Amino acid sequence: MTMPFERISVVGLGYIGLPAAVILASRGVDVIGVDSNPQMVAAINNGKVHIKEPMLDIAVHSVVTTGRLKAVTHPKPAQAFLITVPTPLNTDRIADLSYIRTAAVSLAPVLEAGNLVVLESTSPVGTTEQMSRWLAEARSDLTFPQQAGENADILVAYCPERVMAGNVMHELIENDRIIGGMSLKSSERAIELYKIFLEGECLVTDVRTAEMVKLAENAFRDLNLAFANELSLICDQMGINVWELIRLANHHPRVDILKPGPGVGGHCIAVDPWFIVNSAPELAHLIRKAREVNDGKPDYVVNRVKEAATQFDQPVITCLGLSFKADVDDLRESPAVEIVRELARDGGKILVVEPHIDKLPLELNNLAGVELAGLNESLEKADILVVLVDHKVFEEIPPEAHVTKTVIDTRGMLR
Ligand code: SAJ
Repeated sequence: MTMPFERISVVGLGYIGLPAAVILASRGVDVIGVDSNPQMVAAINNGKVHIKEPMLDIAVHSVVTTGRLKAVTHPKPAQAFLITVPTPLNTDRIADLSYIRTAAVSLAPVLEAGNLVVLESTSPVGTTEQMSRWLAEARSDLTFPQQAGENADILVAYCPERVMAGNVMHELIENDRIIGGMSLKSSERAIELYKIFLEGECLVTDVRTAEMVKLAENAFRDLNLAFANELSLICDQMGINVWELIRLANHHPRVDILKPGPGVGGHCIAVDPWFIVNSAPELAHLIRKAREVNDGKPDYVVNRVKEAATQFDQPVITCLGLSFKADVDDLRESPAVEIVRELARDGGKILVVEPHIDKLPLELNNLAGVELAGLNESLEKADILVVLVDHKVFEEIPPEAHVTKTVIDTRGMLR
């Protein structure tokens, strides 16, 4: 079978780019992975992985060994470029597009007529067109869809990633993909690319709708999480067990309430709704409010722990979990980190149990009284037990290990 692409370049080898590079390489494409971090590039070329994701390490090792995946620090020519770089929020909660701009500027010199450039990074509406303008500024000898439509030399599309950390290697293949080409030809070529590995459907739309679909998906989840989190505050005040309430309500065939938690973390759901709010500040009332409700939850948890701490002289506070969600090592935008950092301000002893890391992140590492510790020891020493992440290992905690403690269980997991 002839491949529609012999060589594809993936720019940005993080949580999204590396798995995508690996899947393409495993299907027989020569993949050039580009990342500006030389240590990461060297590690990948040695078959090593900097991200904890089930099956990813084996897959990287395999495609590096067969020579299908090579990592480099500067782009090389390829038939297609997938851009998978971060789009974080800056301090004014505006999307920082500098990584996309840097990627565009760095790959522009190696672009050749007929190439496809696909942006996968979650981005505000209009970013793909902006990226295409940056490419055009760098390469006035080539034409782009905004200039030449269907006759453009370079094809440009937006195709948002939709995978869930912890299940990336399956979801990458199985989830349907939204394809938003800047021209029909761009969409058709992008479909050819994704069909190399995709079992899900390719759903074609225009570029701006594709960008908005991605933002709407994450804002939808954020709103549902805000509903659950707000219910948890209301139930606490009314003396109702929110977990019991949700369990019962979810027996209704059309009700599916999510689980409350200590807040909403990660680099996606806690970030992307702001892209919509910034595009339509006068209209995005619910979306903004959901962000505020979810962002307010860590403070609420901190206050509950502080209130509990007043019953003790010098309490040992054990915090279970630090990652932004269960069974991952990812600490980005984690409400648990924020809660531990705030609790540490009061100067007490805090034992942090996080089985997925072997040292505390920088922002907690230098805080007096905060220590990464083992589960059993921390349970034993705890006066106050705060459950922040519903890691599977914590399900094994027997009732006798916590019944005598003051427990603040933000995930409703201890029996
Ligand atoms: N959470 C709860 N209660 C729940 C479910 C989640 O408190 O019932 C919390 C988690 O602990 C975490 C946060 O919400 O702090 C977000 O976790 P998540 O599992 O909902 O989502 P992410 O951030 O891992 O991945 C999301 C996914 N988007 C949607 O489900 C709409 C994923 O498909 C996207 O690809 C990803 O964002 C992304 O990269 O945009």
